[in-house]
Amino acid sequence: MAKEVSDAITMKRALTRMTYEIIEKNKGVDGIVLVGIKTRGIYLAKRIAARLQQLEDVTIPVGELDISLYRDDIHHDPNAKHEPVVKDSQIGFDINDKHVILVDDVLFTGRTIRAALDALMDQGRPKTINLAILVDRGHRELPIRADFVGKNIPTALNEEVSVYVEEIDGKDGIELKTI
Ligand code: 3GP
Ligand code: 5GP
Ligand code: MG
Repeated sequence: MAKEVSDAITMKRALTRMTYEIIEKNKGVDGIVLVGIKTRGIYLAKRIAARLQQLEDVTIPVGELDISLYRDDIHHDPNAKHEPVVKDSQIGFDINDKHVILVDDVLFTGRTIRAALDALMDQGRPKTINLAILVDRGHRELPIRADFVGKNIPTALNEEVSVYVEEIDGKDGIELKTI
């Protein structure tokens, strides 16, 4: 049974608040670039960029990182814990000396973000990197935290957060379900 945690309006408000927080923390939008983590992180990054455009009348570049779980198919062990690796990076702009805001839908162990940080550092030397996350579900395994959080949802390990975005799912919203 899935339980609705945020409806479309609440989710939109959270993204708007995060956008204001980004402007406030950065004291404006100078040097800000967004990098979304596939798949839903990219759409959330585009939403934040659109709000920045509305509020500050600037066009903010949005890059993409595709991070998936590394599988060693030769020594396949069903209990193996897979490590996230960067499959594809389409940043498409120079991140040197920029204020990079990484955007993802759900923050869980923190391993995806660690892989994303590695990939960013390979491409240059940003002035700062901040992390914007729609849902922090806890259970961190690394010393990683988000700077901008849409909603903190304490979860059990047998629960899963579903993030719906209009562009893919035809609706916005956040649900929590037991798997
Ligand atoms: P997304 O690419 O739209 O963010 O992580 C890959 C996809 O699997 C994600 O979609 C995410 O929504 C979905 N997913 C759901 N539950 C989990 C989970 O517990 N762990 C991981 N790694 N992904 C999950
Ligand atoms: P982490 O690497 O922090 O463990 O997990 C983060 C990535 O896994 C995010 O990109 C996110 O999409 C996905 N993820 C982990 N847990 C969940 C979850 O409960 N729901 C959703 N939608 N995605 C999750
Ligand atoms: Mg994700």
